[in-house]
Amino acid sequence: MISTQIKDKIILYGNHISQPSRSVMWFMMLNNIPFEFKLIRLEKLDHRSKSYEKINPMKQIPSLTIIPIENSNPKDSSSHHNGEETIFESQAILLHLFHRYRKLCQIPGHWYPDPHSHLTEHTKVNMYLGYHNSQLRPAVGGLAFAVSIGPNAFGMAKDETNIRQLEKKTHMVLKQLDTFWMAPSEDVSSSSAGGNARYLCGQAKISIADLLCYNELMQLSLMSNASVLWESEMFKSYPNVCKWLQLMSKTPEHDKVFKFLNILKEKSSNERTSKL
Ligand SMILES: N[C@@H](CCC(=O)N[C@@H](CS)C(=O)NCC(=O)O)C(=O)O
Repeated sequence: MISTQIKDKIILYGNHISQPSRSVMWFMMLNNIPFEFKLIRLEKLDHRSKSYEKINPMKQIPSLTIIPIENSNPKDSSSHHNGEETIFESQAILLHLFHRYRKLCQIPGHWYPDPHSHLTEHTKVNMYLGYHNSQLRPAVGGLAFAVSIGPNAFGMAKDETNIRQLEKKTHMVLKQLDTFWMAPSEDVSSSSAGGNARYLCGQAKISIADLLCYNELMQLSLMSNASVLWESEMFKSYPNVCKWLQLMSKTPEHDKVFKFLNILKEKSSNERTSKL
């Protein structure tokens, strides 16, 4: 149920093909934050237009604009109450939404553990966020782009040497996920979730780290003929990752968020078959 408490007008600029855009839209859907979606067509270079550059000078998606309508308090000088605010970088957007609407939308604390009461869990999620941007996304997102999105959506030539290197990096990352970020904790007392640590960073419940990671890995489904990612050849040596993928696939709104990616997967799989 969408929150009727929020009076702000929230606009998400993004695309269903973009992993960080999906993370932001999924978070808002799961937490009943109302938003308007503006499609930015990467293949038509909408993100490089003069009008979009004013929203995000980095010319990337996602971006979020928040326009306070009735809630503004002229006595409050903090920037987000004074007028329109535009944010880019998916992690910054997710954290802004969490902090800004936590009370109004009753967003549960597991999405981003509170540093004052759960400093260890909070730090682990932050560790993943750094790892995500520096290691996981360049490898996994890079591979899906080099093999599928680049050639299929942007007509780019395949660079086999680059693809081999990205495959190696992706397997390294999948191994790290399997043996560290998603490994069941041997010492259950080391995690506040104990034996219930089913999500990333030893959490019993989903956090923003899970959304970001899952969206990135799902990009690899574009390269696979398996109907679900955990049955694909690439994942067969990573049982903990497969277990987590299955768990994440049951998250509410999943099919809505991945509808377009599945259509694209179908299309690229038909193209692969027709070339055989
Ligand atoms: N670190 C950024 C990455 C944003 C990003 O790489 N967006 C891609 C789409 S997934 C994009 O806009 N690409 C177009 C370009 O860089 O020209 C975030 O997390 O928001």
